This record gives sequence, structure tokens and C-alpha cells, in this order.
Amino acid sequence: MPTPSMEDYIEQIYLLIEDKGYARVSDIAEALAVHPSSVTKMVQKLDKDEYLIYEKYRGLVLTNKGKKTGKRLVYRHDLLEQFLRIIGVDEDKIYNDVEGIEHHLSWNAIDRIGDLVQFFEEDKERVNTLRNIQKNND
Ligand SMILES: [Mn+2]
Repeated sequence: MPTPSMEDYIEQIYLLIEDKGYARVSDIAEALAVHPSSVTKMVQKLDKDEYLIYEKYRGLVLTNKGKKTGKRLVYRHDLLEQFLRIIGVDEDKIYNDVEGIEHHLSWNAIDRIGDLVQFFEEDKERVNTLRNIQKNND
């Protein structure tokens, strides 16, 4: 199991490769607001754990394990954003809140949140009912 910090790196590397086709140490450092030397260290650990293959002058590629994990982490992040949006959390708080909670929920909880998101998506009247409750609680 990857640690929360490893998860952040795998998630960002996956997003960068999806977006640009490659992930450079400097891009990863910028995306995570960390020093490039920390990136190099983590990338070496992720290589050792077989999430990616890192060659100093050729860059890095995700292994199948890395791709599978990255895809799941990006799905989890997006689902949690969707969830917070549906329950009415202010748009400017959503990203940081997701960054704060995403590593600390079990996959069981993620799946149940997925059900709840589906429950609201299937019938927008349900969202309106929730908004009415929220209006009364304000
Ligand atoms: Mn995230």
C-alpha cells in the first residue's frame, strides 16, 4: 500500500502524463510545491516499489501497477470533488478539502460515497430537496 505522500506523487505523475505525455522531475516539483531533490528521492522509491521506471536522462514511465494506481487515485479525487460539490461545499474550499481527506478514507467509504453521488445524480430533485434543507439551516 502506498503512503499518503506516495499517493500524491503517483496521482500527480499520472495527471501530468495524461495531460502532456510525460512527467519531468521539475514539473512534478512544481505541481506538488516541493523541492526537486524531494521528487528525485520519491521517484527512486516509487521505482523500487515498481510503480514506475526512472532513468535519469530519459525521464520516467509508469508501470502497469503505477497506471492502475494512478487511475484509481484520480478517480477518487474527482469523486470526492463531485461529492463535496453536491452537498453544497463552497467552490473555493473544494480542492483543499479533497486534498485533506482523500488519503484517509477506506475504499469501502469511497464506494459508498460513489453510491450517494449516484443517488443525487439520478434525480436532480434530490439535490433541490437538499438545497431546501440547507436554506432553512442557514
Ligand atoms: Mn488529490
